[in-house]
Amino acid sequence: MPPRLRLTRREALLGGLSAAGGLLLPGCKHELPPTYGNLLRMGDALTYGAHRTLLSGRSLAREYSRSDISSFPAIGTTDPGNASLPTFNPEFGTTYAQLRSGGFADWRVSIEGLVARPGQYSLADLKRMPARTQITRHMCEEGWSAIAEWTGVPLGHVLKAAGILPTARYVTFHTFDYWTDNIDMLDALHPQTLLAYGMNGADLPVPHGGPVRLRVETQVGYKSLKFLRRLVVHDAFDDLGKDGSMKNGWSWYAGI
Ligand SMILES: Nc1nc2c(c(=O)[nH]1)N[C@H]1C(S)=C(S)[C@@H](COP(=O)(O)O)O[C@H]1N2
Ligand SMILES: [Mo]
Repeated sequence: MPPRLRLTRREALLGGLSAAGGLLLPGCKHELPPTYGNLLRMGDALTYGAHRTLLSGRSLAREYSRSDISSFPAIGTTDPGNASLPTFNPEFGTTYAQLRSGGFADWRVSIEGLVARPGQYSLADLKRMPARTQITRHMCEEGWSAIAEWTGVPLGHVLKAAGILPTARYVTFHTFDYWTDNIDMLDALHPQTLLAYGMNGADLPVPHGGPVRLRVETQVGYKSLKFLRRLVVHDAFDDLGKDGSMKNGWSWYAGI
């Protein structure tokens, strides 16, 4: 067979997109997450490249005032301890139900991976750390948005307390339901990225991810994982396959 010299239209388009992604990046030190030739993920890489090039890592998402707080639906898993719901994860759901019946006094989040001092943090441990309260708009990929006040400890503070190592590049979050996902260090250390334990002035309600959820204000709602159980710091990108956001065909980087 003669060598194929001409690109198909699709190959040309894909090549152009990745080249465009590359062009956006001359001043950008952030390596792009791999796309594996997937068109959707090339769009992902473009957004990621553009954000990382054009925005300073510390540009804040807009914050609102108390009068802007709106009604807020609970979406996806609303109780990981309820065995009659399809969102029940047999591995962790029963533990969650037990922790909940004890008022989450025995709940711990473990911090592992590339930290000098891996460990377990209780709700009281997190509440002893410096708190941040912010009123932000949550934007769900389904097309709705809602405004709430969140209180928690900046994830960056927790990571620094755990002695995050210089090789750290991504933080992966594991939950009590089937969700898991990760973010890069720029988002992890962003001042508005919280381990949130309060919503609208009260304890974070279970349907919204209690006792502790992630708030990533720089990305679309599905990156703000609820019902946190375990955080692992990594030095390499991992799209987490069928367990990560890609399981739904969603972008890994969904910047807003
Ligand atoms: N563990 C877990 N985190 C999750 C979800 C979920 O089902 N389980 N749903 C995600 C989606 S799609 C959205 S829009 C928000 C919903 O948060 P809310 O229930 O507080 O509205 O949580 C995100 N985090
Ligand atoms: Mo969502």
